[in-house]
Amino acid sequence: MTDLRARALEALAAQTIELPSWAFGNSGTRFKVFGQPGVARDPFEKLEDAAQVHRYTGVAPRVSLHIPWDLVEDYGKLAAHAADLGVQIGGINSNLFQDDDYRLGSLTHPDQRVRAKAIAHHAQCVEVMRQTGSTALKLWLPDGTNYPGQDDLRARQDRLADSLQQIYALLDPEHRLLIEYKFFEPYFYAMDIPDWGTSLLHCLALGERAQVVLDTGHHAPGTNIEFIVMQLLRAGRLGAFDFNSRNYADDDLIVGSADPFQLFRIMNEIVAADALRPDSGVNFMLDQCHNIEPKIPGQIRSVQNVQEATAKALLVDREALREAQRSGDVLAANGVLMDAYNTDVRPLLAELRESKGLEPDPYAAYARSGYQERIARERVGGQQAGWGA
Ligand code: LRH
Ligand code: MN
Ligand code: MN
Repeated sequence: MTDLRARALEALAAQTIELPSWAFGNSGTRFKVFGQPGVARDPFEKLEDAAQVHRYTGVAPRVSLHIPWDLVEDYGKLAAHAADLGVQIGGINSNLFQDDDYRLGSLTHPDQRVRAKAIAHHAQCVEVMRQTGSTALKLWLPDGTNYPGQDDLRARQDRLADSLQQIYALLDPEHRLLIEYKFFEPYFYAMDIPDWGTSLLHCLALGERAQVVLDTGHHAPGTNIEFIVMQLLRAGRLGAFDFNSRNYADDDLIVGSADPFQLFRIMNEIVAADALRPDSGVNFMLDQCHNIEPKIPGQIRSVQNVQEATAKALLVDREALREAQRSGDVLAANGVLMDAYNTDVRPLLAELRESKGLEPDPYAAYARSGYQERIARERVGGQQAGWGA
Protein backbone atom coordinates (compact mmCIF):
# COMPACT_ATOMS: atom_id res chain seq x y z
CA MET A 1 0.00 0.00 0.00
CA THR A 2 2.77 2.45 0.89
CA ASP A 3 4.36 1.62 -2.44
CA LEU A 4 1.10 2.23 -4.28
CA ARG A 5 0.65 5.48 -2.37
CA ALA A 6 4.12 6.72 -3.25
CA ARG A 7 3.64 5.87 -6.92
CA ALA A 8 0.22 7.53 -6.88
CA LEU A 9 1.74 10.72 -5.46
CA GLU A 10 4.38 10.72 -8.16
CA ALA A 11 1.83 10.27 -10.96
CA LEU A 12 -0.48 12.90 -9.49
CA ALA A 13 2.40 15.37 -9.31
CA ALA A 14 2.84 15.08 -13.08
CA GLN A 15 -0.87 15.25 -14.02
CA THR A 16 -2.25 18.28 -15.88
CA ILE A 17 -5.80 19.33 -16.72
CA GLU A 18 -6.72 21.87 -19.41
CA LEU A 19 -9.37 24.52 -18.74
CA PRO A 20 -11.83 25.92 -21.33
CA SER A 21 -11.85 29.70 -21.77
CA TRP A 22 -15.64 29.60 -22.11
CA ALA A 23 -16.04 28.39 -18.52
CA PHE A 24 -15.14 31.92 -17.46
CA GLY A 25 -17.79 33.77 -19.48
CA ASN A 26 -21.46 34.17 -18.65
CA SER A 27 -23.48 31.18 -19.79
CA GLY A 28 -26.87 29.57 -19.47
CA THR A 29 -29.33 27.53 -21.46
CA ARG A 30 -31.39 28.56 -24.46
CA PHE A 31 -33.89 29.83 -21.92
CA LYS A 32 -31.66 32.27 -20.06
CA VAL A 33 -28.06 33.38 -19.78
CA PHE A 34 -27.33 34.50 -16.24
CA GLY A 35 -24.89 37.33 -15.70
CA GLN A 36 -22.53 37.04 -12.76
CA PRO A 37 -20.66 39.87 -11.05
CA GLY A 38 -17.01 40.18 -12.00
CA VAL A 39 -17.14 37.87 -15.01
CA ALA A 40 -14.32 38.23 -17.54
CA ARG A 41 -14.94 40.84 -20.24
CA ASP A 42 -12.45 39.60 -22.82
CA PRO A 43 -10.08 36.70 -23.52
CA PHE A 44 -7.30 38.38 -21.53
CA GLU A 45 -9.45 38.40 -18.40
CA LYS A 46 -10.55 34.81 -19.04
CA LEU A 47 -6.88 33.85 -18.90
CA GLU A 48 -6.47 35.79 -15.67
CA ASP A 49 -9.31 33.82 -14.11
CA ALA A 50 -8.00 30.52 -15.43
CA ALA A 51 -4.62 31.36 -13.94
CA GLN A 52 -6.31 31.60 -10.53
CA VAL A 53 -7.45 28.00 -10.90
CA HIS A 54 -3.88 26.98 -11.70
CA ARG A 55 -2.52 29.07 -8.86
CA TYR A 56 -4.55 27.22 -6.23
CA THR A 57 -4.65 23.72 -7.73
CA GLY A 58 -1.21 23.62 -9.37
CA VAL A 59 -2.41 21.26 -12.11
CA ALA A 60 -4.21 23.46 -14.65
CA PRO A 61 -1.49 25.16 -16.71
CA ARG A 62 -3.28 25.31 -20.09
CA VAL A 63 -6.39 27.08 -21.43
CA SER A 64 -8.29 26.07 -24.58
CA LEU A 65 -9.57 28.85 -26.81
CA HIS A 66 -12.72 28.85 -28.95
CA ILE A 67 -12.60 30.82 -32.19
CA PRO A 68 -14.32 33.23 -32.78
CA TRP A 69 -15.47 33.52 -29.15
CA ASP A 70 -11.90 34.38 -28.19
CA LEU A 71 -11.21 36.74 -31.05
CA VAL A 72 -8.35 39.18 -30.41
CA GLU A 73 -6.24 41.28 -32.72
CA ASP A 74 -2.89 40.03 -31.57
CA TYR A 75 -2.60 36.37 -30.54
CA GLY A 76 1.09 36.77 -29.80
CA LYS A 77 0.08 39.29 -27.17
CA LEU A 78 -2.55 36.92 -25.76
CA ALA A 79 0.02 34.09 -25.55
CA ALA A 80 2.49 36.45 -23.85
CA HIS A 81 -0.22 37.45 -21.37
CA ALA A 82 -0.79 33.77 -20.63
CA ALA A 83 2.93 33.22 -20.07
CA ASP A 84 3.05 36.22 -17.69
CA LEU A 85 0.27 34.57 -15.72
CA GLY A 86 2.10 31.23 -15.59
CA VAL A 87 -0.22 29.41 -18.01
CA GLN A 88 -0.22 28.68 -21.74
CA ILE A 89 -2.69 28.36 -24.60
CA GLY A 90 -3.94 24.81 -25.11
CA GLY A 91 -6.20 23.47 -27.85
CA ILE A 92 -7.85 25.74 -30.41
CA ASN A 93 -11.55 24.90 -30.91
CA SER A 94 -13.15 25.81 -34.20
CA ASN A 95 -16.78 26.90 -34.40
CA LEU A 96 -19.08 25.66 -37.15
CA PHE A 97 -22.39 26.23 -35.41
CA GLN A 98 -23.11 29.94 -35.36
CA ASP A 99 -23.31 31.05 -38.97
CA ASP A 100 -26.48 31.30 -41.06
CA ASP A 101 -24.65 29.67 -43.96
CA TYR A 102 -24.41 26.44 -41.95
CA ARG A 103 -28.16 25.72 -41.74
CA LEU A 104 -27.74 22.57 -43.88
CA GLY A 105 -24.23 21.79 -42.75
CA SER A 106 -20.70 23.14 -42.86
CA LEU A 107 -18.01 20.60 -43.83
CA THR A 108 -20.78 18.35 -45.23
CA HIS A 109 -22.83 21.09 -46.89
CA PRO A 110 -24.08 20.21 -50.40
CA ASP A 111 -22.80 23.56 -51.70
CA GLN A 112 -19.06 23.62 -52.28
CA ARG A 113 -18.92 27.38 -51.49
CA VAL A 114 -20.16 26.76 -47.92
CA ARG A 115 -17.73 23.87 -47.45
CA ALA A 116 -14.88 26.09 -48.61
CA LYS A 117 -15.91 28.76 -46.09
CA ALA A 118 -15.92 26.19 -43.25
CA ILE A 119 -12.50 24.91 -44.29
CA ALA A 120 -11.15 28.47 -44.48
CA HIS A 121 -12.25 29.00 -40.87
CA HIS A 122 -9.86 26.20 -39.93
CA ALA A 123 -7.05 27.94 -41.79
CA GLN A 124 -7.75 30.91 -39.49
CA CYS A 125 -7.60 28.56 -36.46
CA VAL A 126 -4.28 27.11 -37.62
CA GLU A 127 -2.95 30.66 -37.85
CA VAL A 128 -4.03 31.20 -34.22
CA MET A 129 -2.19 27.98 -33.33
CA ARG A 130 1.00 29.26 -34.94
CA GLN A 131 0.78 32.55 -33.07
CA THR A 132 -0.03 31.00 -29.69
CA GLY A 133 2.15 27.90 -29.85
CA SER A 134 -0.88 25.62 -29.63
CA THR A 135 -0.45 22.14 -31.11
CA ALA A 136 -4.06 20.89 -31.09
CA LEU A 137 -6.84 21.86 -33.50
CA LYS A 138 -10.11 20.61 -32.07
CA LEU A 139 -13.07 20.16 -34.34
CA TRP A 140 -16.57 19.35 -33.23
CA LEU A 141 -18.85 18.91 -36.23
CA PRO A 142 -22.36 20.19 -35.50
CA ASP A 143 -23.61 19.03 -38.94
CA GLY A 144 -26.52 16.67 -39.36
CA THR A 145 -30.07 16.27 -40.63
CA ASN A 146 -33.45 16.46 -38.94
CA TYR A 147 -35.54 14.24 -41.21
CA PRO A 148 -35.08 10.95 -43.05
CA GLY A 149 -34.47 11.70 -46.70
CA GLN A 150 -33.46 15.30 -46.02
CA ASP A 151 -30.05 14.60 -47.54
CA ASP A 152 -28.02 11.62 -48.71
CA LEU A 153 -26.31 10.21 -45.60
CA ARG A 154 -23.49 8.63 -47.58
CA ALA A 155 -22.81 11.65 -49.77
CA ARG A 156 -22.48 13.72 -46.61
CA GLN A 157 -19.77 11.35 -45.33
CA ASP A 158 -17.94 11.60 -48.65
CA ARG A 159 -18.03 15.39 -48.55
CA LEU A 160 -16.90 15.31 -44.92
CA ALA A 161 -13.94 13.04 -45.71
CA ASP A 162 -12.86 15.45 -48.44
CA SER A 163 -13.23 18.55 -46.21
CA LEU A 164 -11.32 16.90 -43.37
CA GLN A 165 -8.50 16.01 -45.71
CA GLN A 166 -8.19 19.64 -46.72
CA ILE A 167 -8.12 20.71 -43.08
CA TYR A 168 -5.54 18.05 -42.19
CA ALA A 169 -3.36 19.34 -45.02
CA LEU A 170 -3.32 22.80 -43.37
CA LEU A 171 -1.55 21.49 -40.26
CA ASP A 172 2.12 21.92 -39.45
CA PRO A 173 4.08 18.78 -38.56
CA GLU A 174 3.79 19.42 -34.81
CA HIS A 175 0.01 19.93 -34.99
CA ARG A 176 -2.70 17.35 -34.25
CA LEU A 177 -6.31 17.31 -35.42
CA LEU A 178 -8.73 16.24 -32.68
CA ILE A 179 -12.17 15.18 -33.91
CA GLU A 180 -15.06 15.20 -31.45
CA TYR A 181 -18.30 13.23 -31.84
CA LYS A 182 -21.80 13.74 -30.46
CA PHE A 183 -24.88 11.63 -31.05
CA PHE A 184 -27.49 14.41 -31.11
CA GLU A 185 -27.90 18.20 -31.16
CA PRO A 186 -28.17 20.55 -32.94
CA TYR A 187 -29.73 18.02 -35.35
CA PHE A 188 -31.94 15.21 -34.18
CA TYR A 189 -32.23 12.59 -36.92
CA ALA A 190 -28.66 11.89 -37.98
CA MET A 191 -25.54 13.69 -36.87
CA ASP A 192 -22.68 13.39 -39.36
CA ILE A 193 -20.18 12.41 -36.66
CA PRO A 194 -22.48 10.81 -34.09
CA ASP A 195 -20.11 8.32 -32.48
CA TRP A 196 -16.54 7.29 -31.79
CA GLY A 197 -16.60 4.77 -34.65
CA THR A 198 -17.33 7.45 -37.24
CA SER A 199 -14.77 9.77 -35.71
CA LEU A 200 -12.18 6.98 -35.65
CA LEU A 201 -12.82 5.98 -39.28
CA HIS A 202 -12.19 9.53 -40.42
CA CYS A 203 -9.07 9.77 -38.24
CA LEU A 204 -7.70 6.51 -39.66
CA ALA A 205 -8.24 7.78 -43.20
CA LEU A 206 -6.50 11.07 -42.42
CA GLY A 207 -3.30 9.89 -40.77
CA GLU A 208 -1.53 9.45 -37.46
CA ARG A 209 -1.97 13.01 -36.28
CA ALA A 210 -5.75 12.75 -36.33
CA GLN A 211 -7.26 11.53 -33.08
CA VAL A 212 -10.63 11.22 -31.39
CA VAL A 213 -11.98 13.55 -28.68
CA LEU A 214 -14.27 11.91 -26.18
CA ASP A 215 -16.69 14.39 -24.60
CA THR A 216 -18.25 12.56 -21.66
CA GLY A 217 -21.58 14.35 -22.22
CA HIS A 218 -22.00 13.18 -25.82
CA HIS A 219 -23.34 9.64 -25.37
CA ALA A 220 -26.71 8.02 -24.97
CA PRO A 221 -27.70 7.24 -21.37
CA GLY A 222 -26.24 3.96 -20.21
CA THR A 223 -23.33 3.99 -22.67
CA ASN A 224 -20.26 2.27 -21.25
CA ILE A 225 -17.83 5.13 -21.75
CA GLU A 226 -14.85 3.38 -20.19
CA PHE A 227 -15.15 0.69 -22.85
CA ILE A 228 -14.78 3.37 -25.53
CA VAL A 229 -11.80 4.81 -23.67
CA MET A 230 -10.15 1.39 -23.59
CA GLN A 231 -10.84 0.74 -27.28
CA LEU A 232 -9.51 4.12 -28.45
CA LEU A 233 -6.40 3.67 -26.29
CA ARG A 234 -5.82 0.25 -27.87
CA ALA A 235 -5.98 1.89 -31.28
CA GLY A 236 -3.65 4.70 -30.18
CA ARG A 237 -6.29 7.24 -31.18
CA LEU A 238 -7.58 8.75 -27.96
CA GLY A 239 -6.44 12.34 -28.40
CA ALA A 240 -8.33 14.12 -25.66
CA PHE A 241 -11.22 14.24 -23.25
CA ASP A 242 -13.81 16.94 -22.91
CA PHE A 243 -14.77 16.26 -19.31
CA ASN A 244 -18.17 17.21 -17.90
CA SER A 245 -21.19 15.54 -16.29
CA ARG A 246 -24.59 14.78 -17.71
CA ASN A 247 -27.91 13.69 -16.30
CA TYR A 248 -30.09 14.07 -19.39
CA ALA A 249 -28.50 15.62 -22.47
CA ASP A 250 -25.27 17.53 -23.09
CA ASP A 251 -25.59 19.15 -19.68
CA ASP A 252 -21.99 20.43 -19.35
CA LEU A 253 -22.17 20.15 -15.56
CA ILE A 254 -19.19 19.85 -13.24
CA VAL A 255 -17.25 16.69 -14.07
CA GLY A 256 -17.73 13.94 -11.53
CA SER A 257 -20.83 15.56 -10.04
CA ALA A 258 -23.54 13.38 -11.60
CA ASP A 259 -21.64 10.10 -11.52
CA PRO A 260 -18.27 10.12 -9.76
CA PHE A 261 -18.07 6.34 -10.13
CA GLN A 262 -18.15 6.67 -13.92
CA LEU A 263 -15.29 9.15 -13.78
CA PHE A 264 -13.34 6.67 -11.65
CA ARG A 265 -14.02 3.86 -14.15
CA ILE A 266 -12.77 6.08 -16.97
CA MET A 267 -9.62 7.03 -15.08
CA ASN A 268 -9.12 3.39 -14.18
CA GLU A 269 -8.83 2.53 -17.90
CA ILE A 270 -6.44 5.44 -18.36
CA VAL A 271 -4.19 4.31 -15.52
CA ALA A 272 -4.38 0.66 -16.58
CA ALA A 273 -3.13 1.63 -20.06
CA ASP A 274 -0.43 3.91 -18.60
CA ALA A 275 -2.02 6.83 -20.44
CA LEU A 276 -1.86 9.30 -17.57
CA ARG A 277 1.75 10.18 -18.34
CA PRO A 278 1.97 13.75 -19.68
CA ASP A 279 3.66 12.39 -22.85
CA SER A 280 0.93 9.78 -23.47
CA GLY A 281 -0.75 12.04 -26.03
CA VAL A 282 -4.07 12.14 -24.16
CA ASN A 283 -5.08 15.67 -23.24
CA PHE A 284 -7.40 15.90 -20.24
CA MET A 285 -9.57 18.92 -20.91
CA LEU A 286 -12.70 20.26 -19.27
CA ASP A 287 -15.67 21.36 -21.39
CA GLN A 288 -18.12 22.84 -18.97
CA CYS A 289 -20.32 25.82 -18.28
CA HIS A 290 -21.05 27.18 -14.85
CA ASN A 291 -24.50 28.67 -15.38
CA ILE A 292 -25.60 29.18 -11.79
CA GLU A 293 -22.49 28.54 -9.69
CA PRO A 294 -19.48 30.87 -9.47
CA LYS A 295 -17.05 30.16 -12.27
CA ILE A 296 -13.55 30.09 -10.78
CA PRO A 297 -14.61 27.97 -7.77
CA GLY A 298 -16.60 25.79 -10.22
CA GLN A 299 -13.43 25.11 -12.19
CA ILE A 300 -11.46 24.49 -9.00
CA ARG A 301 -14.04 21.92 -7.92
CA SER A 302 -13.91 20.29 -11.36
CA VAL A 303 -10.14 19.97 -11.24
CA GLN A 304 -10.35 18.48 -7.75
CA ASN A 305 -12.95 15.95 -8.93
CA VAL A 306 -10.67 14.80 -11.75
CA GLN A 307 -7.76 14.57 -9.32
CA GLU A 308 -9.81 12.53 -6.85
CA ALA A 309 -10.95 10.06 -9.51
CA THR A 310 -7.37 9.79 -10.75
CA ALA A 311 -6.00 9.21 -7.25
CA LYS A 312 -8.52 6.43 -6.67
CA ALA A 313 -7.63 4.82 -10.00
CA LEU A 314 -3.95 4.99 -9.06
CA LEU A 315 -4.70 3.20 -5.78
CA VAL A 316 -6.16 0.14 -7.53
CA ASP A 317 -4.02 -2.82 -6.50
CA ARG A 318 -3.29 -4.05 -10.05
CA GLU A 319 -1.48 -7.16 -8.92
CA ALA A 320 -4.35 -8.28 -6.72
CA LEU A 321 -6.76 -7.41 -9.52
CA ARG A 322 -4.87 -9.49 -12.08
CA GLU A 323 -4.68 -12.41 -9.67
CA ALA A 324 -8.42 -12.28 -8.94
CA GLN A 325 -9.19 -12.01 -12.67
CA ARG A 326 -6.83 -14.87 -13.52
CA SER A 327 -8.37 -17.15 -10.93
CA GLY A 328 -11.89 -16.23 -11.99
CA ASP A 329 -12.78 -14.78 -8.60
CA VAL A 330 -15.51 -12.38 -9.71
CA LEU A 331 -16.24 -10.86 -6.33
CA ALA A 332 -12.60 -10.42 -5.35
CA ALA A 333 -11.85 -8.67 -8.66
CA ASN A 334 -14.76 -6.32 -8.26
CA GLY A 335 -13.79 -5.86 -4.61
CA VAL A 336 -10.30 -4.64 -5.56
CA LEU A 337 -11.82 -1.87 -7.69
CA MET A 338 -14.37 -0.95 -5.05
CA ASP A 339 -11.71 -0.79 -2.33
CA ALA A 340 -9.85 1.80 -4.36
CA TYR A 341 -13.01 3.71 -5.22
CA ASN A 342 -14.11 3.81 -1.58
CA THR A 343 -10.78 5.18 -0.35
CA ASP A 344 -10.89 8.75 0.93
CA VAL A 345 -8.13 10.30 -1.18
CA ARG A 346 -8.55 13.83 0.09
CA PRO A 347 -5.68 13.53 2.62
CA LEU A 348 -3.42 12.19 -0.17
CA LEU A 349 -4.27 15.16 -2.39
CA ALA A 350 -3.75 17.60 0.48
CA GLU A 351 -0.30 16.05 0.96
CA LEU A 352 0.39 16.40 -2.77
CA ARG A 353 -0.49 20.10 -2.71
CA GLU A 354 1.58 20.78 0.38
CA SER A 355 4.55 19.07 -1.25
CA LYS A 356 4.17 21.60 -4.10
CA GLY A 357 3.99 24.50 -1.65
CA LEU A 358 0.24 24.95 -2.15
CA GLU A 359 -2.57 25.29 0.37
CA PRO A 360 -4.14 21.87 1.07
CA ASP A 361 -7.64 23.09 0.19
CA PRO A 362 -7.59 25.13 -3.06
CA TYR A 363 -11.27 25.98 -2.83
CA ALA A 364 -10.89 27.57 0.62
CA ALA A 365 -7.60 29.22 -0.35
CA TYR A 366 -9.24 30.91 -3.34
CA ALA A 367 -12.20 32.03 -1.23
CA ARG A 368 -9.80 33.64 1.25
CA SER A 369 -7.74 35.35 -1.45
CA GLY A 370 -10.18 38.25 -2.04
CA TYR A 371 -9.88 37.83 -5.86
CA GLN A 372 -13.61 37.22 -6.31
CA GLU A 373 -14.51 40.41 -4.43
CA ARG A 374 -11.95 42.39 -6.38
CA ILE A 375 -13.19 41.33 -9.84
CA ALA A 376 -16.80 41.90 -8.77
CA ARG A 377 -15.80 45.46 -7.86
CA GLU A 378 -13.59 46.20 -10.82
CA ARG A 379 -15.18 44.46 -13.79
CA VAL A 380 -18.46 45.68 -15.19
CA GLY A 381 -20.27 44.04 -18.14
CA GLY A 382 -18.95 40.46 -18.19
CA GLN A 383 -18.74 38.71 -21.55
CA GLN A 384 -21.10 35.97 -22.61
CA ALA A 385 -19.37 32.64 -23.13
CA GLY A 386 -20.52 32.46 -26.73
CA TRP A 387 -23.95 30.96 -27.14
CA GLY A 388 -26.54 33.41 -28.42
CA ALA A 389 -23.86 36.10 -28.52
C1 LRH B 1 -20.41 20.68 -28.42
C2 LRH B 1 -19.21 20.93 -27.57
C3 LRH B 1 -17.96 21.13 -28.41
C4 LRH B 1 -17.96 22.62 -28.51
C5 LRH B 1 -18.29 22.97 -27.07
C6 LRH B 1 -18.55 24.38 -26.76
O1 LRH B 1 -21.52 20.31 -27.67
O2 LRH B 1 -19.03 19.90 -26.64
O3 LRH B 1 -16.83 20.68 -27.72
O4 LRH B 1 -16.75 23.14 -28.97
O5 LRH B 1 -19.38 22.11 -26.83
MN1 MN C 1 -17.09 19.18 -26.09
MN1 MN D 1 -20.89 19.29 -25.75
